[in-house]
Amino acid sequence: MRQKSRHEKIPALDVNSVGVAQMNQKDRIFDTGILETGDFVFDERVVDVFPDMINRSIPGYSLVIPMIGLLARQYAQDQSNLYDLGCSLGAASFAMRSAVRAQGASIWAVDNSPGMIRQLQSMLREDRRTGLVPVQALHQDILETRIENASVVVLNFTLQFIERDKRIGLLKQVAEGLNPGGILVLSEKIRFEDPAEQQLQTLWHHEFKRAQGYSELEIARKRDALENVMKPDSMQRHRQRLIEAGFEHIYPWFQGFNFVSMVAMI
Ligand code: GEK
Repeated sequence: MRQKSRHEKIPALDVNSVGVAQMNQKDRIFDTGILETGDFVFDERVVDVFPDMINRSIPGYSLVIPMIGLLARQYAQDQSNLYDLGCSLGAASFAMRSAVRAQGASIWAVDNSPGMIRQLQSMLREDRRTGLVPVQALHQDILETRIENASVVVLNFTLQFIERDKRIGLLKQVAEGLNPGGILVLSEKIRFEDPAEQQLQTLWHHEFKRAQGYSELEIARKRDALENVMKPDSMQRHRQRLIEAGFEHIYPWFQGFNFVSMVAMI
């Protein structure tokens, strides 16, 4: 296991070099005059606007991404694998790539949306920086991904899209593939068991979206489109499931309304 000594000099972390800032098309998907029907899919239309969409929809996303880099830098082990599961356009992978100094490590960025992976591969080709940890973009269902010799596994707002009964199996695979001293970073939209808090946090989140320029109609349409696709769990459920999967320590480190990020360790 490779842990940085508290006194070892670590180069400064450039929190802005996360790669995705190059794409800046505005998300107008639910703003059209035509009534949108059907479930939300990560298709080409979403790929084009994704950085704008996720930044304006998840309070704290622009903080969570560089902090994943910062955490990865502390826990990445030499000659190990780092996984970004449900990577979309690889924001967490770029953050880890910029931050990690482990020798001989590899980052595996996995997503089952062909459009996301195609775009990520093109962004990786354009990233001409040398001497950094390599990133491999894989078009794959993360339920099929073999996790092995892992020091850092990231599920950044992805587990919520996995069918509920498959979540425990995936987390068990992650726990089994993690090396001693490794971490899982799990970020999720959560729901609250107390109905009053659920109502308030949802209200506050919608207010955040309004403040980001989304209209009532866009907010309502997106909510409908996500209803069958994204299924948030409560913190209590996450804790129980992580423990059942083999994690012993669960440390929430970020909360922005109903969005949480936690570090889980064996
Ligand atoms: C980020 N982590 O920017 N296998 C692989 N990918 C999947 C699966 C699956 N079974 N199910 C969903 N996805 C990213 C953001 S977005 C979150 C993650 C959001 C993928 C899906 O294609 C999408 O790219 C991603 O999970 C979820 O840090 O849009 O709210």
